[in-house]
Amino acid sequence: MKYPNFTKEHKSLMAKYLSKEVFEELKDLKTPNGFTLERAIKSGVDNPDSGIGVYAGDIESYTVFGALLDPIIEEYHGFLKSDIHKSNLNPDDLNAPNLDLKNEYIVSTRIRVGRNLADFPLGPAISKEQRDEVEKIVSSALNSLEGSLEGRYFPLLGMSEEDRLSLVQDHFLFKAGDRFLESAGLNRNWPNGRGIYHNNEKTFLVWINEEDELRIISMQKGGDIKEVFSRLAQAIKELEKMMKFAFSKHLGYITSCPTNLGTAMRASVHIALPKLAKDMEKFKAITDKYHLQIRGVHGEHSQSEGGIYDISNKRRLGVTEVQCVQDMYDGVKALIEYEKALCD
Ligand code: ADP
Ligand code: ILO
Repeated sequence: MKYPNFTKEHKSLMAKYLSKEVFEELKDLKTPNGFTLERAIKSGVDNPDSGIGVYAGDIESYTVFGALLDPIIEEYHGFLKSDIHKSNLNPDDLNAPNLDLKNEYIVSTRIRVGRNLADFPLGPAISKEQRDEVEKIVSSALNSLEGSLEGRYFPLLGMSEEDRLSLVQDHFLFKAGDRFLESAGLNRNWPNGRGIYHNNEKTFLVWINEEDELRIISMQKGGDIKEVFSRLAQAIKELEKMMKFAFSKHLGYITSCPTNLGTAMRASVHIALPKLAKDMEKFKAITDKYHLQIRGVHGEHSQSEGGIYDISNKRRLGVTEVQCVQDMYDGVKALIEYEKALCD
């Protein structure tokens, strides 16, 4: 493998930290699952507009390719090699009374975590047989859930195009054909092994074998952030009784993208901020202050529609789950106050 031909367009943290020296040190290394530097960086090399540009194939990638990944993790999360991750999923520790009782601003709330099974490689390095096995283990565990989490697993294989598109359009299901995931090897054997579980109300959902082996999601209309968090915490507890997730003391929950390490949590609202949206500089200043990220209404790499934005926590590692949600809550509170104060 030769040193990549980075252009001025390559803006990712991978391109920033993959110096010729680091490349020489890592280029011939392999993890126990046979994952290489070439595969780890392919997404960022193929897609110059990547922000991060690197994926892990297994938990060991984070140590074997540490010379590249440590500085990326440090810059993205502000988290040092000597730091220890902490977890707190207790909803009682969250201070989040409903911010929008009249439903004027918050359209919906969603909180998700990524998880991967401890005994399998991550998606970029998994074989078809292993992926199918993950689907079997996770879907049968989910199918045994009871009460408000009870639901059904819908594999992508055999799903009609109409049903798939409507689940995507309604924000329940992941999109197909993401070019970042494609280059990372995460779309291999599509649609085999992929699918979605949801309860009847579609307030508790699990994606199987997308970017991570599980994306555990709690969502509902409106702005009751605490209720959404409580449901997620309960679901995680139930699933932990039935499977062991990849976890390290240092990095918390292990995910294929370094941005998701730690809590692997993204807590978001879809929120209407039409006035603030006319002053993007101010909007960005507030979101930066509260450690928030702005996305479009159809997820990452999409645009806003009708002045509605997806606002979520940016920090995920070195902060607890409660803090992730609190970041989002505090920032959304400030955004609503600014929006209210602006004249038409
Ligand atoms: P992820 O959050 O899983 O990293 P995306 O940003 O691609 O991935 O979002 C996945 C889907 O979840 C998209 O369809 C997006 O519109 C939807 N979504 C995210 N936040 C919310 C929300 N607060 N309410 C409704 N749908 C949401
Ligand atoms: N690989 C993409 C996405 C990075 C962060 N988002 C997700 C979904 N992991 C990039 O480098 O921009």
